[in-house]
Amino acid sequence: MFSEDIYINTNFKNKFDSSDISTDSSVPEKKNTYQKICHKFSKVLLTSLIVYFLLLTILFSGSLITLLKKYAQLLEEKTVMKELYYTELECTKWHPLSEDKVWSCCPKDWKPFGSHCYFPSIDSVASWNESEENCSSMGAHLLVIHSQEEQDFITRILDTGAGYFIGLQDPGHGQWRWVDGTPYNESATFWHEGEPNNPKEQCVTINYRKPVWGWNDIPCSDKQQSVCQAKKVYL
Ligand code: MMA
Ligand code: CA
Repeated sequence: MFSEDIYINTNFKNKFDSSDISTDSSVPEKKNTYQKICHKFSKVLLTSLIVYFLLLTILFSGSLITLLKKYAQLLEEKTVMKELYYTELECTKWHPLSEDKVWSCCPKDWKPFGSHCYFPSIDSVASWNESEENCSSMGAHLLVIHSQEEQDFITRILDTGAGYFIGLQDPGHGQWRWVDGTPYNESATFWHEGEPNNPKEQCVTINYRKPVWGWNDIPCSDKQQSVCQAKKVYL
């Protein structure tokens, strides 16, 4: 029975090879080709499905990462907004004739001078890095001094018994740099007599040495008071 079957199959194969098979007698052969096609098709289908799901996974992961990033960004913005929202501003009318941006404002308890606002720390000491971080958490930076007037203004409101970090640092070789990126101008510096005096002292404080206020380089890890500075807000 089995061998007969094979014979018949072979017979048909020879007879109808590569022709349009449409008679009933071609069913076994048709089934065979159909199975092959089916097999091939399912292979292609499976590969396509795998590729499709792989692409879907990549796309999904990509979108998820983007979404998470966006979410983190929004959270950060929200905390900044909250801080800004709860900061009371004190404003003065500074341009009586102009219609727009007539108010110049500083956060409550900050001292206005020129185009900036100043905030000395009150009895709290920290390293230079911590002090700068504290200022930047308030949208400010450590004090940058560019003129005698600014130096005089700030020293009038500081305590003669304390030292205050300012935004001046030496990354090495006495290359003094202001924290806000403005150029260090040798002719507008207020170093104490004999300072800076130590290449291992790479951060700067402003302090009082009778009878003058001036700058002294000290180790950045020393704990000192500090002064924050921010740009005025014009409304
Ligand atoms: C001295 C003087 C400064 C130095 C400090 C370090 C008190 O001043 O030598 O230049 O920075 O000591 O504490
Ligand atoms: Ca020094």
